[in-house]
Amino acid sequence: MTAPTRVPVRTRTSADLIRAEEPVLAHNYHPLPVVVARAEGTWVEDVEGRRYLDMLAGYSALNFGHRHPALVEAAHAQLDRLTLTSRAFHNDRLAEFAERLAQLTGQDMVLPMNTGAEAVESGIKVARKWAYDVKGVPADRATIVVAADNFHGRTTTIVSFSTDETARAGFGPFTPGFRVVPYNDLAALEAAVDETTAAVLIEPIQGEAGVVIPDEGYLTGVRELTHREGCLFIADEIQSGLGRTGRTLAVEHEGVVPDVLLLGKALGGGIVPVSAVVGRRDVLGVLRPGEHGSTFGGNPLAAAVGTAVVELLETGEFQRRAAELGAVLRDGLADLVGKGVIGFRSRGLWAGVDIDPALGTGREISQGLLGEGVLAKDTHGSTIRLAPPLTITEAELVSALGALARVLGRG
Ligand code: IF1
Repeated sequence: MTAPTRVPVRTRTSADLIRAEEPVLAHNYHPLPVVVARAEGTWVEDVEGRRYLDMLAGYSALNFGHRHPALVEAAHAQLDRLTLTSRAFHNDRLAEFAERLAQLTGQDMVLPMNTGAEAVESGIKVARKWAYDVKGVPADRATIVVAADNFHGRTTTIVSFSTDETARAGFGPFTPGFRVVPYNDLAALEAAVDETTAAVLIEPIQGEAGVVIPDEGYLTGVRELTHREGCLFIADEIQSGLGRTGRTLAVEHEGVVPDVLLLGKALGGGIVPVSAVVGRRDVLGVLRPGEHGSTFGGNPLAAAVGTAVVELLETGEFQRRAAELGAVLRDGLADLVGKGVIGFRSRGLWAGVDIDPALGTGREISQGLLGEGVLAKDTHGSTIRLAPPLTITEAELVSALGALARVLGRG
């Protein structure tokens, strides 16, 4: 077996690096052919120095742009003090992070984790334990109602209730205890909730499904139904939260307060993985020492960066920018309807754009945008998602829309 020829790392071109990945990196992605080497704010630069406007922002993990100065400063300061203790001991950063995050979200308690999927898994465990200890559901009988076309992560339990065959096939056997109903359908939800139901778990806006925004009143209906039926409303705001839609939380657009919030992505500022389950004291209070945990959950570096993220959100500046520039995004996309765009959904600086399939697939359009110096990504079929950093300027946003118009015009 001959070793692959190694080009010295410092002189590797983008093509060298893409080639070098092939034999050694699992093929669970099909990235666009761009190799990013540095980034700042809304701009990234590839190995050869070509610059791109980032209209994906790490799927909403980079809401504050690449390497926001306040976040990098918080990370550097903490790196020079303390990075990890495990939760066997306290650290001097975690209390403030939990206090500030609970206050920002109007909730009582915080369970710090790392990835979004871990927050979802932890939310499922807490809801089940609440069902047994508080609601009185018989042992091992708790059910959780979820929506079709959901995306909550990639673990075995989470894909157990996915309706996306690509995400499920080949990963069974699956975790029982989940019921799937159509999204945005309160009657179907009511029919699925019964005395065994621990929780309803939904995204306030379905991200991977293509930025699917439910009818006005749906979230209010979920809130009223879960109150009436005595089960928990768990809102997965891992992608929709933390300023993306023009509010701190997407549920605020209907004035709804869930019992449990799942947060992640931008909570780590695009620097370290930080996620959290945030909820009512009588819900998160069901956990006792030794019943749940994580090596890195709540580590001092994550807490320091997370606190700096919360401080940015406490100003309201990013929520205002997303709301104001969201109008520019919406109007710009509306101008493209009939010119290659067949429809779109947008809230704040987040849009799912349905392209005329005759002009190409979402991937082909994303490739075209790459050629125009814009990074974007398809979700399914001919839908692309636009989710720039909330630091984007109006001029940058207008130029990205111009690039899309050019790509569509060439279709
Ligand atoms: C990838 C998209 C996919 C999420 C919601 C939980 C998680 C996610 C609402 C899990 C993660 C990421 C995963 C990432 C691409 C992106 C994504 F929806 F944003 F577009 F995959 F569908 N809840 N979404 O959106 O969080 O464990 O990833 O931290 O490449 O898989 P995670």
